[in-house]
Amino acid sequence: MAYELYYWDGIQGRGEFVRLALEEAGASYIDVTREPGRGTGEMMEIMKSGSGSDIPFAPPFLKDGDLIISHVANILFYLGAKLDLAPKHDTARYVLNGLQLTITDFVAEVHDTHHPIATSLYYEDQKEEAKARSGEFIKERIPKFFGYFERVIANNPKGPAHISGDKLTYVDLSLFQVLKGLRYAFPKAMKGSAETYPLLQALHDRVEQRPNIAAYLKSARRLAFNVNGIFRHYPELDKAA
Ligand SMILES: N[C@@H](CCC(=O)N[C@@H](CS)C(=O)NCC(=O)O)C(=O)O
Repeated sequence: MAYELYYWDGIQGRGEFVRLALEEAGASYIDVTREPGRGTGEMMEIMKSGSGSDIPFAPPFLKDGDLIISHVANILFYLGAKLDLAPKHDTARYVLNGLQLTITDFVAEVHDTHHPIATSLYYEDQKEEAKARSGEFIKERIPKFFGYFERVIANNPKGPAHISGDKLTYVDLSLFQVLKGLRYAFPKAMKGSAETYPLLQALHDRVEQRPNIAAYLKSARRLAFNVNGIFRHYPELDKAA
């Protein structure tokens, strides 16, 4: 049975981290809100009137038969084992999950660059705060997170081709997406990042060239970045690091 991915239509958003794993593995899946005859109403219905403790607070969530799994890192923890995008050993799987949860934190901070005060307010209503937040994000947080991931890749005892172990994992795919997203959102701030983080850049390039990922990126299923997603380009928030 095909996996069912539930996420807001029209954006890559957090759903994209899950899509990349499904696409890399060539898994059969339905992107429910984009599916003719289905749509966002079905997603809202599950969030409103689910009957168990598996009611998701927010998308993305994944349905596999009767099982509903929410949160990107949790979904990838589940799919990693099924799609062979994670090591088999528990210890290594928990380490990988820790890395993915660090990406979750990073992505939340990316979101806060354009919505530092409230998710429920328009960007235009928090623009001044967004400028201040983005300035700090560019100065302090991008170097701290990317410096960390660069260090972890360098420390991988199996070599720097992947962030963990000797095979591609879902964390490699997510790092690719974060780099792409930040380059769209903050082109000036990210200038020179390929040289500053060479291992991360090489990992990004390898992911981009994987046949299933390359085919996906060219397909209509890969939506362009836009100013409704997590990674948003507002020129006034972007400045050289
Ligand atoms: N920790 C969750 C965050 C989920 C989340 O914030 N989803 C957003 C869309 S990207 C949402 O719809 N949030 C609604 C809300 O927070 O009220 C994850 O990593 O999946």
